[in-house]
Amino acid sequence: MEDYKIVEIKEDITSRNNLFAKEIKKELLERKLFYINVMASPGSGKTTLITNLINRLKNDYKIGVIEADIDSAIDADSISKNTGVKTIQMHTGGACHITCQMSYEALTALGMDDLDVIILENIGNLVCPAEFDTGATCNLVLLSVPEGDDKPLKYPLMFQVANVVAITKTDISHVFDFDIEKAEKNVHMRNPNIPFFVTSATQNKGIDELEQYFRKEIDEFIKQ
Ligand SMILES: Nc1nc2c(ncn2[C@@H]2O[C@H](COP(=O)(O)OP(=O)(O)OP(=O)(O)O)[C@@H](O)[C@H]2O)c(=O)[nH]1
Ligand SMILES: [Mg+2]
Ligand SMILES: [Zn+2]
Repeated sequence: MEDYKIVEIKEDITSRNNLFAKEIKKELLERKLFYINVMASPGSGKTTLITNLINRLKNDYKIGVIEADIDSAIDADSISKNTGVKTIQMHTGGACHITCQMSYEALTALGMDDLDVIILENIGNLVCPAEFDTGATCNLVLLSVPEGDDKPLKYPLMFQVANVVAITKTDISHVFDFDIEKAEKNVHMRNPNIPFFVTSATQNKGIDELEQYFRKEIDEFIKQ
């Protein structure tokens, strides 16, 4: 027998996080509040896509937004200015992901009463945000054309925890060696049967389909 103790810190932190996430999910269900966690790389088009979706949904659902960044309020300013919905900026103080505790603090700071949908724009990062369940009802994972169609092979967990995947910036596919069929195959290798959308938020391509997907999901959730 070795004369020392092994402490599985990571296991412990994520399992505690996951327990808390279950409590958040339960509360959200009671409140009939649909919580979307948007995860993707830096600059992959999260804010642009969220803005487009909110402007399509805001007349039918009361929406709030949590912007998470290491610093700055650029995205919260932009969402607030371009959609008019209630938005808060969360600063993570250097952390590159959102824990469940941070997620709940932000939900409380935004205020959950009288909202139907809350959208969290997570920190731009394809690695650790996937390890921390935020308590969200739905994980929307984006993959932009300039990043390459192989990312689901290199960052498996992010695509495994996704509930829906959207390829972004397909208006510039011709400039990059990005094969949409290959990307779809790679996503489905990690997560068979997951809904897969091909979009360009700036050109309004595939956004109708994504909007309809969310309308159906939100309505089914609220009816439960
Ligand atoms: N061509 C093209 N450019 C886009 C599209 N969506 C976003 N962009 C551009 O990509 C850049 C980054 O977009 P953002 O929406 O700020 O990306 P983000 O993922 O929120 O970035 P961070 O929050 O900084 O990680 C901006 O210059 C956008 O105008 C798109 O569909 N097509
Ligand atoms: Mg952003
Ligand atoms: Zn991290």
